[in-house]
Amino acid sequence: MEIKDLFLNYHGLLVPRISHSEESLNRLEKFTVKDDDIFAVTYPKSGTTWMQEILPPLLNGGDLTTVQTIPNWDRVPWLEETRACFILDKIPSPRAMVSHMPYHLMPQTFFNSKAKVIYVTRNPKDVLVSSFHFHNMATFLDKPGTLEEFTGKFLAGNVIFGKWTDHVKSWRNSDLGDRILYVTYEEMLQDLRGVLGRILTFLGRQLSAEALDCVVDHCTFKNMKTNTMSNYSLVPQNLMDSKKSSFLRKGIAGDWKNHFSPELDAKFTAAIQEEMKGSNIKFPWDEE
Ligand code: PPS
Repeated sequence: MEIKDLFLNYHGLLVPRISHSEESLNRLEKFTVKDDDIFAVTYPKSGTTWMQEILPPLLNGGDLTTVQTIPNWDRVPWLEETRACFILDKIPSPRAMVSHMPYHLMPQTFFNSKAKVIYVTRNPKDVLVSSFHFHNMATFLDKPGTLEEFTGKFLAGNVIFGKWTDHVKSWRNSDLGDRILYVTYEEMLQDLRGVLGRILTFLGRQLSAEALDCVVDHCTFKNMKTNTMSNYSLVPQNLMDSKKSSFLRKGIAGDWKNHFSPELDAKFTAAIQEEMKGSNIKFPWDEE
């Protein structure tokens, strides 16, 4: 299939037609954000599904019923997707949503609201590898070609939701003050309990130590992999071919080292450094 059949071009960003339409993107622009709304914002492959697992129990006293009975896309819906209109008016406040939108494409009402944002960043080398495998298994995306070819598209921003660097910079340069919390995928892997504690404080919520332990245990990669409400096994094989790759694939940091040649690493690192120059944004993986 051709690129134009697979993607819509939304303000210069490619977005997949399978889950977005002109109508859903119009609705996004007019969406009324409530002051108690919570957005987990990510560049794709940075921890979206993980946040869809984490937020409901943190917001409802540690109750795991929602995450055990409702698919992730309906329990913490994507703000910009076609399904949003069926769900967002029905979910109780405070509403938790996810979004892949860069800062400037959030709905107008977001900017003057008190809604909070948890922005999750992941090492872009692992984002690239995760995305590469996803493109191989998802029939509604373009075939990635070789990893080197896919890297070219990724660095040029010819991938869904554009350049990683633009996305990250847009949210780091936001004017949200204490309305935004930054976490990394790698911190979540290292100390999930600690990150969940920070999220609870940010959201002004509390959980007992036992309830928090249960949420942490439920949200491990191993346990999410067996949760049919979260592992995408409900999606038909003709859309996501799990024989090629699982959606919850490896769940580790540093898998890029198993994929990148020294040449690819040098090219990728130089390109990202060039784009981030002058931004004053530092990440733990910059030293690796
Ligand atoms: S998407 O398509 O944008 O919604 O994808 P997203 O959910 O952002 O990212 C998918 C990657 O996140 C990994 N993942 C996890 N890793 C560790 N622990 C937990 N609990 C977890 N949940 C999801 C998932 O496995 C994908 O990464 P890779 O590297 O491909 O395994």
